[in-house]
Amino acid sequence: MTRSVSLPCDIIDAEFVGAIARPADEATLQVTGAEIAFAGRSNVGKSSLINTLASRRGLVRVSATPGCTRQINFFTARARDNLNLVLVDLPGYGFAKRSKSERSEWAELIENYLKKRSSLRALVLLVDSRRGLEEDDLELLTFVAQTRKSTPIGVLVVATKVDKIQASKKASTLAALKKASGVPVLGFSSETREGYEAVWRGIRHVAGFSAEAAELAAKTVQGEA
Ligand SMILES: Nc1nc2c(ncn2[C@@H]2O[C@H](COP(=O)(O)OP(=O)(O)OP(=O)(O)O)[C@@H](O)[C@H]2O)c(=O)[nH]1
Ligand SMILES: [Mg+2]
Repeated sequence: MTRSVSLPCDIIDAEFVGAIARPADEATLQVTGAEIAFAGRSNVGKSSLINTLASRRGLVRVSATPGCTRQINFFTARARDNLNLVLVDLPGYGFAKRSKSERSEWAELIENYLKKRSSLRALVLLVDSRRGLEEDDLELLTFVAQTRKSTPIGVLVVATKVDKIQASKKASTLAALKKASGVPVLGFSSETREGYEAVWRGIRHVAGFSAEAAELAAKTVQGEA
């Protein structure tokens, strides 16, 4: 799918700014801006989605071997309309070949980040459209809902690899995911770029950056809403 038009959400400048491998590293991280975190099972397509959203093929390392991303990686991204975001690539979970201690280190790193990070505005949970929502995914959604009660963040589910499912099954797959997760769901493929604009709009919306959200916020301040 090729795009000929420029969109306000297109990223015109993106770069890697740092990584953390353990919670204590957060103190040394020099990054400011609203953060959008990408989470999901190993191999679901998190790093590929970030590359596609940033329109940079090699910004983030992608691998056919699960467990490729092992630390939390931070990327600054400036959109054509000047919105500055920080895209955060989280290591994948559910990778059976990891040792028990590695898995508990992962849980500590990710949970600490999702629970405490004050600059986090939204979580994008990636789910393979062929597998649906699994136990680990539901646990993550529940964890975020419970731990961010006083500092809520937007949540969006992205069903990845939709190029691998039959077109006739797409609508029912997305509807089932929406029902199971209780949050908005969008289909996406980094192979065909299907969903590129919708996912950017969805992210901006749940993070409170969409034009509609900005308008509503302005009206609320003026007491019109
Ligand atoms: N067909 C298809 N393959 C995809 C898509 N997105 C990612 N892949 C492939 O899936 C594999 C894993 O992609 P990654 O982006 O590295 O996945 P990840 O979620 O970052 O994986 P970890 O870092 O291990 O957690 C790679 O071989 C990608 O080329 C997609 O939309 N369609
Ligand atoms: Mg990755």
